[in-house]
Amino acid sequence: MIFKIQLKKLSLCTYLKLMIMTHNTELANAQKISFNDFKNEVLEDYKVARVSRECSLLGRREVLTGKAKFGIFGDGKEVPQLAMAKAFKNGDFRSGYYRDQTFMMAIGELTAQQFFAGLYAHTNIEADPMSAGRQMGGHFATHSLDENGQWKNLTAQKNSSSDISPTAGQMPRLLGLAQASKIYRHVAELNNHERFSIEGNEVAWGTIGNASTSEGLFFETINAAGVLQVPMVMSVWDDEYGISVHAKHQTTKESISEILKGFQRDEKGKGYEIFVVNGWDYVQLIDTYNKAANIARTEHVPVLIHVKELTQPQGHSTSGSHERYKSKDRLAWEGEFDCIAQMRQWILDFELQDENGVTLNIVESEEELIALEKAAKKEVSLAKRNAWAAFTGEIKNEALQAVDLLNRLAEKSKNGTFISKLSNDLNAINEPIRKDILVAARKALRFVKEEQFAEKSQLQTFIKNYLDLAYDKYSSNLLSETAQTPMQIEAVLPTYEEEEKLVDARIIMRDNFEALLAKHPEVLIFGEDAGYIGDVNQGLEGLQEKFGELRVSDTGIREATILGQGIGMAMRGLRPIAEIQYLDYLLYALQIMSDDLATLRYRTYGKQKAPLIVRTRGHRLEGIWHAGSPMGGIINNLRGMHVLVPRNMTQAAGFYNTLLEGDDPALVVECLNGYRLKEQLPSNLGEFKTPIGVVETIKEGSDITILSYGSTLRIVMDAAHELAQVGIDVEVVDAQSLLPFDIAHDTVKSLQKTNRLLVVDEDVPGGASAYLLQEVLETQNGYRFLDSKPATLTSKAHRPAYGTDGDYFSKPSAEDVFEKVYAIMHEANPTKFPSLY
Ligand SMILES: Cc1ncc(C[n+]2csc(CCOP(=O)(O)OP(=O)(O)O)c2C)c(N)n1
Ligand SMILES: [Mg+2]
Repeated sequence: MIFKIQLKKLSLCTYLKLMIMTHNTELANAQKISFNDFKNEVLEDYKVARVSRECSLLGRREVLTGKAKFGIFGDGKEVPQLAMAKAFKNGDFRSGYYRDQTFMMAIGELTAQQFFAGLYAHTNIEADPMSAGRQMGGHFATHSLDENGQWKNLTAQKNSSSDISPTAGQMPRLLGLAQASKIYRHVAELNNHERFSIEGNEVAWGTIGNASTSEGLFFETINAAGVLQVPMVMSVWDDEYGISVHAKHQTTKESISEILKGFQRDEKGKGYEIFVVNGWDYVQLIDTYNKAANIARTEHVPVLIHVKELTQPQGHSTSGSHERYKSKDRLAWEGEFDCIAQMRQWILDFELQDENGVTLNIVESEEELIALEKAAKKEVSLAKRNAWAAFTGEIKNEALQAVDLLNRLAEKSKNGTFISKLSNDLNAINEPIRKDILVAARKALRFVKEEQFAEKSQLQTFIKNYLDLAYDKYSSNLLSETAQTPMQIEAVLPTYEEEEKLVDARIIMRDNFEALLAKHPEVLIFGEDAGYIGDVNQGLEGLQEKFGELRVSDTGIREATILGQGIGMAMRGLRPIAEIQYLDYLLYALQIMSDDLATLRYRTYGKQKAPLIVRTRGHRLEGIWHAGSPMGGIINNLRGMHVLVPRNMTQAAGFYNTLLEGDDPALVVECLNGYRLKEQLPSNLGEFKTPIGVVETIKEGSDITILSYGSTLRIVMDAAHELAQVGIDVEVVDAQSLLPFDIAHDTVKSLQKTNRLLVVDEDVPGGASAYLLQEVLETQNGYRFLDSKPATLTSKAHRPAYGTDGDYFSKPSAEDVFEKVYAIMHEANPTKFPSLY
């Protein structure tokens, strides 16, 4: 009713304003569009909203009847997403969460059938373009890469970065997606990168639920975007709840826009533009979103839109029912203020008079809307059936093949009855899954283990092929499988001038970064103290002056969003190097590296990538928070990245040179105590390459192999020289690359010679040393060559105590290494090496 009163008063001018709003800037001359166009656009919007709603309703049914595992849908959030989609342009990026199906449909990147394919986890990327069935439904994405893993033209399409489940996990990356526009607009060398940006005119659009704004990542990102002044439009879909927990437990004053008021830009300083709008108000939403887009796009000012009064018609997800925690009044209000219901009423109430006094309506009667609603329902029902048929059809065919094979096997085998039972059971499953097929096939193989005939080898081949197929479907694309994989990049040795030039090793880093910045205009380096002073160890000294404040920059103290800057910018074609000042503080960023960066390629089936390089430095300082080396935790969390631990700055610089030619994300841990040690300055800066996944023997020996990495190698080398004095000849192997480790299996070759193995690091017991042991003994079959018990020497289980003595009694020392090796040799030859103790 409210609408009618307001809208009756509408002048033609307001109607035109409406048209401008719906058509955005290119139709500024609004008279060019007829009322008919306007009407059709509104009805098209309504149809998208209805289709989306039907998907949510049917989606829930599919879960409750057991056809899908879990459902989390966008019902109740449809109308604001229509408005966001109108303001969203080619080249723009979304970074959002699981409620955004309507937006994805409105920008033309999600059909109803694809929605259901995702719900069923259809492993075909054509069927489920969001993730090829790898992600739970409701996690959206577009394709930035083509079938060869090469960049598509991102400015010719609408882009959505791939969603992750941890609430607010979309925030750090959003910052980088927005910052990329700023870089492209202002870094002159990047003006020929039209595939990624057209003069930095792209907006990054964030969405988040009201409750998830309680997360630290939300506030960290909001602050950083305000500081950086980047084109980011952040929408908060506010339905007053986070699952069952009301806003009063989530947000001070129960209002995110209230508490963020201090961020509002004003005459005193730069900041945000903040809008508050009701989520059921189609007209105001369109107006707000257009204003927001213009501010962000033209001025590069971040905008926050607090979209209030949203609902959850079916509750949070398929796991529960909201009747349990919402009052009757609230539920009644949600019914009335359901955004689609409100939009519907607005359509029915809409009335305008043109200049001749003729009344204009969007629909002649309610019947028109009812017909449209029926059509939407039918369309979704058909889409669902098609998605299910495509999903089950593929597997049914595979099951039929297996049944046929098992039947033929049963005929030949003396255990035919048992095999027939497996076959019949499989055949009886109406809608088999792949697991059913493989369970039957693998069990059948056991029944013919003592028999030999063609059908048995056919079954073996079937199982093998099926597992190969499963690899592609469920395990491929953890790392790059393209021509640019850094694992294929060969070593290029450093070259040296004839006259030896020994320098502080940080000079090698600095000069090599200078060469890289000059060679690759896409390279940017940023972090705490990385800009003006050129990092705490001066590995970037003078480079900000040479390459400008955008390419070599200081950031706030906010590790997670430093990472996010890197992820987002790497997703838009830049080659960021994000610096985390010290390894000990990487833990603040580890969650986002693990959840977002390391999974990106995998969770999009190779359709998105972020070849970000994370630079940090660690090991062997002193104190609980300054000497950690939690490598085991890091490598366990970062599968999907390369983790490199160079022993000196030349090796480290070589890793950066390699990584920038490749298309994978990586973490490089430099040795904190190595910057002032002397190394020879190479002459081919920016060109020499340290290969990834290749160990290096840095001392040859015949009695025992010590495998180690990073700063610990210096202790190992000291011990090795002392051991030589008592007649023990140690071979020292530098792992250098923990992920991946020793692709060519060179370490085992060392064991073949020495027959003994000690792994040394300064992680906790059972940390990265256990990983290395497993690699050498199990993956490389090193156990076969051992004459002594394999051993590890690590730090104590606690964090290292402060001071030199704290270090000595917490971490492995040269004496520890000496004695550990000596003890192993004593056991092997007590006469030659009498016990020390
Ligand atoms: C880090 C993290 N903690 C908890 C969860 C479980 N969880 C999923 S959604 C949700 C509530 C989110 O509420 P809100 O942000 O308001 O979004 P809404 O679902 O209401 O749209 C929670 C707690 C999660 N996914 N991630
Ligand atoms: Mg909520």
